[in-house]
Amino acid sequence: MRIGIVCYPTFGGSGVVATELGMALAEKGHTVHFITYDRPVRLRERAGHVFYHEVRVSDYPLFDYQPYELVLSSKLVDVAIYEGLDLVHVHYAIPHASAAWMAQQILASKGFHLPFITTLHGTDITLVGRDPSFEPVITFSIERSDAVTAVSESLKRDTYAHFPVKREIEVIPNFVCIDQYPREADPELRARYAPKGERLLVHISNFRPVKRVEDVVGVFRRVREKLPARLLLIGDGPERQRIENMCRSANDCHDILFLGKMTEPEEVLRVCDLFVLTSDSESFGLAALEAMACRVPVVSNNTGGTPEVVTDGVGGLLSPLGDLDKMAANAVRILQDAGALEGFRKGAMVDARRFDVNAVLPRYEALYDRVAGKVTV
Ligand code: GMT
Repeated sequence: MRIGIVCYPTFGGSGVVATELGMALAEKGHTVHFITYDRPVRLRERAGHVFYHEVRVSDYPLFDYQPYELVLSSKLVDVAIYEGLDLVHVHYAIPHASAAWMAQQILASKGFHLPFITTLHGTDITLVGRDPSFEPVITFSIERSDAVTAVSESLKRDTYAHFPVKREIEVIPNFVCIDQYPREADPELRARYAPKGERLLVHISNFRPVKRVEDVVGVFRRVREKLPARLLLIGDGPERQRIENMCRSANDCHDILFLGKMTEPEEVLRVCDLFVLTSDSESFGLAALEAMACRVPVVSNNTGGTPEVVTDGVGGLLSPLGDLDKMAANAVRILQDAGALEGFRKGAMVDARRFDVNAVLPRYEALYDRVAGKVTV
């Protein structure tokens, strides 16, 4: 099948999932065309099967705001016709779903049919999308998509709760390619981060307020009172400087390392002992899944889609939002001795395997067949 994928090319989970999906589809013989404003950060070369089309917006001086969505629609029309796309799969509703709808209308006027699938990822529904200035467009494009998926049951519920949509939404969870993760931890890397054999806690995010990175530091400080530990913070974003300043003024920087953005965080994850995720709510929490696929258990909140990904007591331990004492106690329970940690490491792999690419990819392929009209139900 010839599939167009539209996504954000950045470090966010929706772009990562879309990119990994495209590469996994190419691996199975499909031809995949990425259509986005920059090369997706996780995109690896796969000549002959994966193509990248850049959406370039001109900077004409009249535009205070560049009309990216229109250029994206035009590019979709162009790629659909000249590459013979069977369908396009857009990730993150804003503005991709409405751009796909417009492309579909233009193509119809030329005698082409381009079905499109919208995958809802989280903040497009729970945060940004709830802004009244977006609501009518999101509702419309969800209704008009040929199929809609959400990455968790929680996000599906949120969509029905916040938007007046009636159509069916299928839950297809995010996934990881477990075979591509490092099997062994690199002892030299581990020694560099934990020179005195400390326990290593880790957090990855885009450092936006919804992630509550300050809580990660709060949990870490409580854990460090009980056992020797260090904290690795991976990623960057609006809150990073504030958190870094906070650590500097508390003279914490020797134990808290800011590693910045990483395209392949798995090597680092693999040497860690515990992933800490403190967000207000995650529709899924892809970073937690990636950690578990590296045998790293998770402490997190029991909000949003997280309990669907991390089974409480198996891949990690969950507690109410903002209860840092409970989170820290859970962390210590996991880290206190080698036996407990090994038990949770095994549990993390059990949880991660439920989301292996081999389990999830066939569900997307079946959906593509249905939407492209190759299978009737
Ligand atoms: O967290 C964000 O704002 C980024 C957003 C994205 O586009 O990557 O993340 C959302 O999509 C991810 C992939 O499906 C999910 O794993 C994240 O849980 C979700 N973020 C939130 O719900 C806050």
